[in-house]
Amino acid sequence: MIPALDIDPFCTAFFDDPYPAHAAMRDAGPVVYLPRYDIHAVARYDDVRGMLMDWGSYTSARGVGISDFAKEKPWRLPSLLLEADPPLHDRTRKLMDKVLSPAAMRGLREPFTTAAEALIEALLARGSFDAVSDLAEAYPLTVFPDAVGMPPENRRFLLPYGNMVFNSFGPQNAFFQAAVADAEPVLAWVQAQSRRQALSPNGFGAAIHAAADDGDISTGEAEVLVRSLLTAGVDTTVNGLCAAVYCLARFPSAFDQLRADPSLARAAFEEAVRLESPVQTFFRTATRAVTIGEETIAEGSKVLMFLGAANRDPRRWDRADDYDITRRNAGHVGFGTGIHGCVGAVLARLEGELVLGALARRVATIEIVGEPQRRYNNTLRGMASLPVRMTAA
Ligand code: 4MI
Repeated sequence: MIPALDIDPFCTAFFDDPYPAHAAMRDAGPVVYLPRYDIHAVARYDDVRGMLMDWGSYTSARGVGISDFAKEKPWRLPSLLLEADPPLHDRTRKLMDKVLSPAAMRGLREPFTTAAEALIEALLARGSFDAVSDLAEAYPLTVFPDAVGMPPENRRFLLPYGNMVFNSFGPQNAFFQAAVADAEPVLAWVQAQSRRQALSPNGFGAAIHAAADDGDISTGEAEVLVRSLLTAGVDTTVNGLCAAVYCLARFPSAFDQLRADPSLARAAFEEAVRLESPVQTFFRTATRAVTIGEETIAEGSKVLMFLGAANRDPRRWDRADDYDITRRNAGHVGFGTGIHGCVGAVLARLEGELVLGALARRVATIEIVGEPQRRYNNTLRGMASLPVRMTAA
């Protein structure tokens, strides 16, 4: 018998404090059933990781949200990366690996460093500010669209677009409805930004379109791949940076450690991604009857993978709920793993390293000075507001 649990992972109460429900799901067994949505779920580290690795048994092509593309028409053209299986996926992924290569990242280090230092300097001058809008959103909203090669106008549209897409992986609840309420102009804008003529000749966007010239992909496919960048490149890093500031503010001894050794910046960001898991969940769909532990789920079952629960599974992590910037956190699944493991992680880690590096060198204290407000989203864990005060070193 697969244990059935009365848990709603897409409601305010859950988002406010998901951890008791995570523990209940992990403790109930390797796989659980959530009757409220007629879905299965895995929350233990080993089972989440196993599912991420087994793309043959657990397809992404039927959607990585609750909706089964085999039964319901997708609300947007499916992603050629996220919502695709091999062989299609491997062709597009190889291209994106090239566009987001370590060599490409090296070229961004200098401008991204300048932007991070300027931002932290300006925030120190203000003293008090909102770590969400003024830091976690401000930084990616400048450096990322620059790197893609987008024009300066309307970049803030990237936030409502991300909010829409990440809500769409969940049920069509009030969060989703609110996110898509004024979708039309945002969707049109994103579509327009994906076209070659909208993109400067030396960014990631142009690099994707150049692959179309080589005949590797069609122009239409290039536009959908640029859309992947615009979808996945902002909200995720916003919530990653927000998580890092939130951790450093709540664990002052970790911040002291970081200040004493700024070369820990990359590790400190990684640990925030493990602990807060900005991307909390994704679905897969079983391609056949599959056995998890002792239990078998039917072909066509939607299975929700709790990345955030896996990243705090005490079966895998010592002091799982502690923010420890010197722990060995390799193997966390905050960026996923396997063939769909985050292709932009190199960029996210660069942004995280540079912002946290600037904090380490220039800031003495980070203090939360107002009530943090959570931002509710069916997939992302993050905040709407985090009032902080920083003092200079
Ligand atoms: C993991 S976040 C994410 C990744 C890819 C896409 C969207 C969101 C996409 O559209 O390809």
